[in-house]
Amino acid sequence: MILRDAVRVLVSNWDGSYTVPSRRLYPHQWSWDSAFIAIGNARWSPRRARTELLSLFGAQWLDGRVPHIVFNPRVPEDAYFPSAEFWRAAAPSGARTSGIVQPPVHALAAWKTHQAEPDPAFLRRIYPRLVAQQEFLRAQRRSAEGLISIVHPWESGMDNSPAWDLPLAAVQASATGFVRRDLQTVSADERPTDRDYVQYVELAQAYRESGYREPGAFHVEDPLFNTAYGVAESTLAAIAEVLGLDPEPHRREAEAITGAMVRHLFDGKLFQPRDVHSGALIDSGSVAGLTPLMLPGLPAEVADALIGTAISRFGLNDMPLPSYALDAPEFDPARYWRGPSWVNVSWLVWQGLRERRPDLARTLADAMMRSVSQSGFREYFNPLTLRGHGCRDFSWSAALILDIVA
Ligand code: 2M8
Repeated sequence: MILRDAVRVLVSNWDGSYTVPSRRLYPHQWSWDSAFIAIGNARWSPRRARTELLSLFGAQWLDGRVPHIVFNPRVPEDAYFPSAEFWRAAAPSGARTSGIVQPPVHALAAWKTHQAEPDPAFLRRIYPRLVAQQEFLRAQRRSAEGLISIVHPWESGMDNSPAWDLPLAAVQASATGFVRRDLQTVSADERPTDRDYVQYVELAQAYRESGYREPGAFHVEDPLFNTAYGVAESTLAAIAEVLGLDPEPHRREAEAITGAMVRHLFDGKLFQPRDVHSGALIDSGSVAGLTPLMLPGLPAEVADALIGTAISRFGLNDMPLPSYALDAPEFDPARYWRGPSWVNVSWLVWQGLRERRPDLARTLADAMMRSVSQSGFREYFNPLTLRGHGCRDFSWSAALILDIVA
């Protein structure tokens, strides 16, 4: 029943060559959504999964960046803010896009698609694009410590996480003259605030004006983004082997980023973001800090410490994984990325637990199943009550449940 409903959501959100995250709230193609959606689609239609990924990479820029939104020209400008008009950017293919990126979980999606139905021709097509995606991050976003940075909260995928409150305090909030569209679909108390939006617009405008090159007032190294980057390198090593190419450079890069993360982002209990401007760790309770469990080379004692934190501060044994620590004063169980449970980040942590602690991986998967059984494929869930929030029929909630059950 759940599986049939999940496929129904994905079919109804399919737009011919990719899947919208949600018909009304997010009516275009989003970068990391497409990766998660491909992972789910691979379970029932690997061909659709391949098409989804190739269509996203069809909008890759010459510098290798994969934009976080690819706009559908048939959708009216005023259906989503900020629209293509705001970003004023286009890929060499002609597709209109945004100019920022999202966590690079796409190599993993390509690999899982290949595992569902081996297709070396697909791997051969996508491999150089995945490599270019990583090269963009190395060329434009790498610090002296070897970590990868983001320049906008939207790049983290966890837009209004309390982890960004401090770095955002330095950002002016004076942008005017825009109209939010999200509040037509979702109640304001479940979304970012107006002040958040003013800052998002301010930062995006400044980055746009630098030709999408210069980091601005918000410049941080995020544990989830760096984890995605590291997992991508490990996965590229596996793909390179299938293609008869040298996997070693990817292995070395995966080791290097894991080492840099442990040295610079681990506080002994949780991985933390770091503010590039001040060089200081941001003392947060973000679930992003648990995702390094996915890194194959993470030292066992670091993984054990993370698992301890997941149990004590994120209720791993008792409830769906919240996006922010339950004991933090900022924890808000119904507001977007400030506490609700999200299927995609839960899935990342689940991946990281599967080999290390299969018992806890099962507990987490059961909690995710309980959320969707009770509330449907909502965008996010109150981890305390399992009540659903945000939009309905949300694609990655459906896709990743399909993957977990398969
Ligand atoms: C949310 O972000 C967009 C901006 O990119 C928005 O709020 O309009 C986030 O949850 C992000 O992680 C996600 O990729 C996107 C589409 O589902 O929505």
